[in-house]
Amino acid sequence: MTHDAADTHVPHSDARITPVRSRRRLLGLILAGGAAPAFIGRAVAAQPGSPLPVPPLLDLDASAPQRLEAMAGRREFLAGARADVLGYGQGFLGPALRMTRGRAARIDLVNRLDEPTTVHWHGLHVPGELDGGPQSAIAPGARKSLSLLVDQPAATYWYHAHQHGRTAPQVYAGLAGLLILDDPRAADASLPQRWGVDDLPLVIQDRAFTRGGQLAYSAMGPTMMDGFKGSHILVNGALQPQARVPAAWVRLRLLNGSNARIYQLHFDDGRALQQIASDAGRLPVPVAHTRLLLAPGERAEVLVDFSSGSGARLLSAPDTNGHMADMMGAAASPPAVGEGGVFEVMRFATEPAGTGAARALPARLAGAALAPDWPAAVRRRVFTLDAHGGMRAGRGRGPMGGMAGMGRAGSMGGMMTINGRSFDMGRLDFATRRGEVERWEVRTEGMAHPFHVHGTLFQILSLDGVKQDFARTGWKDTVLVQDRAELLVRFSQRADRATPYMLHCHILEHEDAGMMAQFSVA
Ligand SMILES: [Cu+2]
Repeated sequence: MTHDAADTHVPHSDARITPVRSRRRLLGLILAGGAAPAFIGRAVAAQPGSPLPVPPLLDLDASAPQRLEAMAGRREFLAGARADVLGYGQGFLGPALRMTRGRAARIDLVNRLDEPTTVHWHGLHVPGELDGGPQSAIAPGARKSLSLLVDQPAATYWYHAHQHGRTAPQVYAGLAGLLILDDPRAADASLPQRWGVDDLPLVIQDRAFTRGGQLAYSAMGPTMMDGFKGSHILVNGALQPQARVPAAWVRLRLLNGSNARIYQLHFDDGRALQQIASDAGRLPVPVAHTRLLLAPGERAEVLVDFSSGSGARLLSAPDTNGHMADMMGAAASPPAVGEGGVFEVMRFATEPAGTGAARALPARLAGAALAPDWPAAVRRRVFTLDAHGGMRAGRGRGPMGGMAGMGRAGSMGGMMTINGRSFDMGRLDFATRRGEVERWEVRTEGMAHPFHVHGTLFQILSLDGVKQDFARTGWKDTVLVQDRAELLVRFSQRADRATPYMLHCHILEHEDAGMMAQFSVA
């Protein structure tokens, strides 16, 4: 299962290797102190261009529970090297779970790991006890049966591990999957909807590998401060794959499932990404982007025109959020294919479009959310996400202060904060009530943070000083805040003190290090 830290190739002689704390710990994830594992073994040939894997669609309903097992497995990411991974019922990631609005969905969760885990339904409006937050840990060998019933807009949601302090490594190792919510009342026959043909789920993640082809991971020093970024891009678990699509309009369900990397997606030939849905519902009309910003946790459904028959490469601009790794020479970037460090995410090749292909971009989208008719906000709350608080607090603590202190596990506690406090599972940060509209102001210090709220959706009033048009942003549950955001939030489900909802930064290293708060909804 685990392998020796000696497998790690570390380029800097001064870099420290911290032994994996327990051999029963998760897989062979490498903990490399100080330097990010940007030292990907060039000895192992990376082979981009393999066919895009499409996760199976698993329909959930009330008739019989579907079993979802968190388990260890193996996956060949790099040619000839099988990596130890985690997944739901498979090696790395899990099936796409499909639910229907207004119909119960039964799931049996089974934990076959050797450590506790939880499964959080990112974006679903379910009561706190079903939300899969840190208080709902499932012990190794244990199981939990759930029945989820939601009444919210059709969209592409997702599920992932949310074990406090272990979310980043568990998701990194593969504990994530898509969750598709359908709404028969919002069915739109004009949209491409043949799963894996012209309706493609794309889970975009960056990873790093050891020379031996194992996943490499570190959450210390610069990789904790910036969030972990890898130098290889995976889509649905495959290295820069190629999708074959009909020469027609194709729907892409994009999820940024990365721990920290922010993408600015665009096509090499400049063709538009016509956004038809946001995190939590459809837009009224398609919104054309030549570049689509997608922060960790965010989703977007887009339509792309392949009707000319020419394929395309999906690219991204590099992520410049956070500068600690750059400063320390430990930044990991995928190989550049264009100016300014632009890198490839995946490729599309076309084949003749048969019957059933979408021939046009719809002018209007069925089931779209209109501007919310919410009553006025009854109170205001301010959340300041700070990635520097701990550095300031660290000064004057003697030899453990400053950068040296950051390299040590256990000294991260006060580093990442919301309103000056690091997450504490024993402390309820505030209490609110169902049905009441609140105005939330999110401020960020140090760098941009993707702000996510459990159990609801929100409207973005303004972002970094710019008023936002609801018709272009749609309903959101995650928003990247560079400076400040003003949101309108309302909850429809209960979350009691024992199983409160979370709000947190979706840079998973920040979340694990305490940039999270919890609240009840009565
Ligand atoms: Cu953050």
